[in-house]
Amino acid sequence: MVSTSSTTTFDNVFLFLLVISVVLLIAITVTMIYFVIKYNRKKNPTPVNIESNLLLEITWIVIPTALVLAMFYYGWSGFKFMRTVPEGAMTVKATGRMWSWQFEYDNGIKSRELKVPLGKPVKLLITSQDVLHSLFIPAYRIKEDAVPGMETYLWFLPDKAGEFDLFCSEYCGVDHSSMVSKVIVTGEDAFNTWYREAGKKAAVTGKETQLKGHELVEEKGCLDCHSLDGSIEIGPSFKGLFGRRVLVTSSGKEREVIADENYIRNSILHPDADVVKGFDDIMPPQEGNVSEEEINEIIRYLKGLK
Ligand SMILES: [Cu+2]
Repeated sequence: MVSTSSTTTFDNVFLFLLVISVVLLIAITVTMIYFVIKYNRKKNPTPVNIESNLLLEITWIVIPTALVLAMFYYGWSGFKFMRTVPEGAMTVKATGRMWSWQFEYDNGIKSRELKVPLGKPVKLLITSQDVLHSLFIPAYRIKEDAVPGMETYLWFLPDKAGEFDLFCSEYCGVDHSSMVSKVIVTGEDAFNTWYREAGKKAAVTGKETQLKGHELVEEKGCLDCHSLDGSIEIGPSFKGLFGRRVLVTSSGKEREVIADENYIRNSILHPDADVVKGFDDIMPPQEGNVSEEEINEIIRYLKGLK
């Protein structure tokens, strides 16, 4: 049972429960069929009172109790293993939002994919920007809820190199099914090179300049719902948006507005104020997620998308 790999640990618990369940299923079904035949009414027209059997009663108390306790023991040790993060684990912040994941590293890197080095334990600090999500990495058998306003965690040991699926496993709205990412496990050297290079870029962006238009709308997750090529997705396309007349519903009343600076600023901070006709009021308010400078940069960027 003692193992450093989450995969082996959880597979062992699963196998143990499965074997017990199958044995019980067969034992109960066989006994049931045997009783149906043996105590058939045609064969036994007169009912008789069956007296107690001490040995049998002790057996069916002792064996199931032992089984249930063994199941508890294995389940508990697996759970404890899952909740005990080894020392020296690399911490990565994971944020779920409608509808993408963002991973943030200690040196400021923000990535849409989870890149980790082979053989080094990783601790994920998980939260959500809007609704309930759940981070699920099937290859490592781990899953944890992402709850807005709260930090949850999980850890795993990337013990095989390669790319693995990362899903949201909590139904979180219309585009839930596209909330898919990857865990990319590479050798320590390759990881360190990426970490250093991408970190340098992140440090520069963080201090001297800010992210430029396209990078910004990508990082903030705008592009998860708004296209740049005019195609209709969850929300209106960004293409040709600036300066256009837009039909919106404001407090239940339909009206026409011009998509100017104020409209865009307001639509980012309070998306429910003017809901564009033909779309649902589902965008979460971005107050606190974008700074004033970032809003200005987004507006500047949208102006160019004619
Ligand atoms: Cu989700």
